[in-house]
Amino acid sequence: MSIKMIINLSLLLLCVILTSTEKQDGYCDLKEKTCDRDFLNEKFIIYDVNPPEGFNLRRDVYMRFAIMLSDARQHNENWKLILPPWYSLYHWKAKQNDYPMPWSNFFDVKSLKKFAPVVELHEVFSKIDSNIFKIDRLYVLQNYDDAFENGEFRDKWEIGGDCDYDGSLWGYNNITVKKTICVKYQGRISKLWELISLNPADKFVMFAHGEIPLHDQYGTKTFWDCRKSMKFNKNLISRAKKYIYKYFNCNNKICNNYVSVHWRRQDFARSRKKDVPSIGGTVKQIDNAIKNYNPHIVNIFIASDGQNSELIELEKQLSDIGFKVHLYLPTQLELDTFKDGGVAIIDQIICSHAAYFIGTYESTFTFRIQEEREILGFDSSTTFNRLCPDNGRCEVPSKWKIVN
Ligand SMILES: Nc1nc2c(ncn2[C@@H]2O[C@H](COP(=O)(O)OP(=O)(O)O)[C@@H](O)[C@H]2O)c(=O)[nH]1
Ligand SMILES: *[C@@H]1O[C@H](CO)[C@@H](O)[C@H](O)[C@H]1NC(C)=O
Ligand SMILES: [Mg+2]
Repeated sequence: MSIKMIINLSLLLLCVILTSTEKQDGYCDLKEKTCDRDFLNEKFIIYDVNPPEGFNLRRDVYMRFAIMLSDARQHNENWKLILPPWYSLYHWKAKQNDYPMPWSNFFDVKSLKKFAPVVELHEVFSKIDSNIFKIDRLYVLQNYDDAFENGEFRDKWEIGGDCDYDGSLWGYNNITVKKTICVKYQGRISKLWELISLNPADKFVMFAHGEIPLHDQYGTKTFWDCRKSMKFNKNLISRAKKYIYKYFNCNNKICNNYVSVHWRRQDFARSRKKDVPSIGGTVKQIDNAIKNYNPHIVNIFIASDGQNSELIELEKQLSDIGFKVHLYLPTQLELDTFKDGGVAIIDQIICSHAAYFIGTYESTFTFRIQEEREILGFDSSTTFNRLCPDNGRCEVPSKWKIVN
């Protein structure tokens, strides 16, 4: 036997030993002939959000976890964040939205990965050598009854009490939970590490009500670095750009010839009458804002979740005083492709590039547009504008300016 053959043989032997020990851990697929050695050492966090919350609050919850995991990576920890699929959101009407969607439908996951160690759930599925994904521990987070104890808000948590997981595990019947723990929680998200460290052998840890932990620091450079990494899926961007080019003949990041409005209706028009105007009030405010900003502008882009009848009336009244109103109305094919979630993002992108933006008070859909405009480099005075109620107080919106 030549030396070369001996080396080859012993390498082969080594390989067999290695793969067979890895097989025992149950995370390797021998049929695939690839053992993901990293996967054996990695630990994972996944979270769920209060079921009625919409897409844009969920984006902020993502940022809290992504920053938490990105910070941990700098201390050499082996934790990854599993991106919780988008499933059956309250505002999504189309039946075809009733399956768990990966983040890549809406975002550029490569870009997310540059900021934080994130993986899609299907990537994890593909590495598990079992038909069932077993979550070691589910912490169901709950608010304290009294946030201000002796008039003071402080970070704290406490295990115990009764709770139910009110989510659906994204509709999967092959995900199980080994143990559920109820936790009262208040304060910064990084305190979750204290909970996690109670059970150091856990590999898959889940948090329900991920909206309860707060940002450690809001509006810092790290916050904005994370926000910048949340680039949209490129097909959504190119559809929005095509629209902007077609109707406003603009190819730049910053367009100068149209005003955009986020006109939030539905639950806002029903239960926040103090904050949102009537149709006539909306028309008056848009007209005034354009007169003050640049009276030569005639094009108005409206993003809205309003009913057709309301939108037709708004469009009619604006046209009557000389404006040209534009809405993005997806074709059936576009709706099938982008889904309700993608169509909403296209609306947001078109709003983001407008010369001047007017949003809806305390809508997270509006907040995400404002952040996007800060990233694009708009003057803040063209961004932090809101529709006021027809009567009564109209608080100035907070300005969250970018930190580069
Ligand atoms: N296409 C489209 N959808 C919208 C618009 N405004 C609201 N929506 C839908 O309604 C949901 C509102 O929930 P959310 O994202 O939590 O924003 P918020 O409730 O306004 O803070 C969005 O996610 C969209 O699905 C809009 O201007 N255009
Ligand atoms: C669970 O089911 C889904 C869809 O039915 C499948 O794509 C996924 O791979 C399954 N997960 C596991 C761990 O087998
Ligand atoms: Mg909402």
